[in-house]
Amino acid sequence: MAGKRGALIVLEGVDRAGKTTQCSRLVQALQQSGRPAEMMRFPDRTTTIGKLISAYLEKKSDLEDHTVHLLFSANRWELVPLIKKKLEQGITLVVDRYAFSGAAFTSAKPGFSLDWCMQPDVGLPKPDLVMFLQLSPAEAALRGQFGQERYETSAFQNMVQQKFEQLMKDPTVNWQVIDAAQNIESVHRDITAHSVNAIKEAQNLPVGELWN
Ligand code: ADP
Ligand code: 2DT
Ligand code: MG
Repeated sequence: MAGKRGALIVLEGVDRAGKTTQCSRLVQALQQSGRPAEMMRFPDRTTTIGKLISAYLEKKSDLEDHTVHLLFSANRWELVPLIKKKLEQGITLVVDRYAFSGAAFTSAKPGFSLDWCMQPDVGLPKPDLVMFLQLSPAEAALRGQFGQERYETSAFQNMVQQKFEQLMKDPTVNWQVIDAAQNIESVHRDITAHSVNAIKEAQNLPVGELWN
């Protein structure tokens, strides 16, 4: 009998919500409880495509808006064979941002519909669980200043938040909203509980197709 597959778990949320902190805490906790788990992040800045994206985010290069949107999507598609292989090997993947950031960020730019922005990612491996780390702009401000990268302004982040709220109305995705204003330990406890549940549910199901 084939072994049980791992789960695809995604963390989304606005700047400073705690995604990166919680992804690494979750991977550590899953491994310690005997559940194979690895972290991934998008954009993955280490690939050839990822380096183009990274230079754009660091404002070292300019790219046309549609073009960079498609590069972000291509950066996910190029990792799909690896994602599928790991899941089949029984490894749970904890992913820092995914297609939801892709659609939310580009559609926050003038002239981009959410629908157009979602299309290049249709058919990606569907996450078994997407946790949205909810944090108000005032609470985010308490965690320090914005960085220097592109998109790191309060006006843009407010637009992104609205786009995430639209994406979360989609009942075909297993969204869970997490109160990210709690202390790191409490957020971690909530996230771990949802994840353990999702791992259990996913193990006998095929991987789905996102937005399809
Ligand atoms: P993101 O990846 O969502 O931008 P990070 O995980 O990098 O967020 O966290 C942003 C900052 O906020 C870091 O300095 C981190 O230590 C801090 N932080 C993360 N979670 C919490 C929390 N629950 N309470 C207070 N500070 C936090
Ligand atoms: P971090 O590396 O700090 O998470 O910032 N983004 C991300 C997009 O515009 N489209 C995407 O598809 C993805 C995954 C969000 C990465 C920045 O890149 C933005 C913030
Ligand atoms: Mg981060």
